[in-house]
Amino acid sequence: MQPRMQVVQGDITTLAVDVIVNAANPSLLGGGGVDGAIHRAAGPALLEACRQVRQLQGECAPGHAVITAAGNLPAKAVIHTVGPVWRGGEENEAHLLEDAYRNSLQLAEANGYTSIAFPAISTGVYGYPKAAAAEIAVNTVAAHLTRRPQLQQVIFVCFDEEMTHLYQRLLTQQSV
Ligand code: AR6
Repeated sequence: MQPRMQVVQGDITTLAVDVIVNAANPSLLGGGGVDGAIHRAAGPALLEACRQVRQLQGECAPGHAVITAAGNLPAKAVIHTVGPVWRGGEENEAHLLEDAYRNSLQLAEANGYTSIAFPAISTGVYGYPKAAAAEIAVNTVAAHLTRRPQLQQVIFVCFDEEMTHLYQRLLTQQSV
């Protein structure tokens, strides 16, 4: 049987999974990094969808997540979550990062989806140490999957080789 958690090195915008997760900022109106790449690939329909969410519920706080359609992307939907900005580790960053993963998984399930791809949330512009963030990502997703059967495939998408190796090492220690 295929493991439910996998690691892939590459560009998250190319994946034909049900949902890709965006490492957004509270404005939900785009930015650099993976957020910029997703908006570029999805086209203006994604920004418009984000604007509508903004109008309905305002900014998205760190640890929270919202869902939109995916514009021109091969994915069916985009979940925009906001990770914590790294401020040295004493500002609840770990819990907020766990929340970002957990709330994204729950939102995907609530919308009936079975496959989801995550970038390494907060490890770019937001400065979260990579190894610590990867451990939180894998442990939070693994704990969720052991309790819930719906999601069949969770892909961790890494942009560089260092991150890919970190995730590969962590995934060999997991049995989900
Ligand atoms: N596919 C997969 N991973 C990517 C891609 C891609 N196309 N591009 C970058 N990464 P970041 P953050 C990796 O900075 O730290 C934005 O401006 C990247 O190598 O995108 O959560 C938002 O608007 C890194 O490992 O997100 C926010 O203001 C990871 O994605 C802020 O950045 C996350 O890096 C969020 O910062």
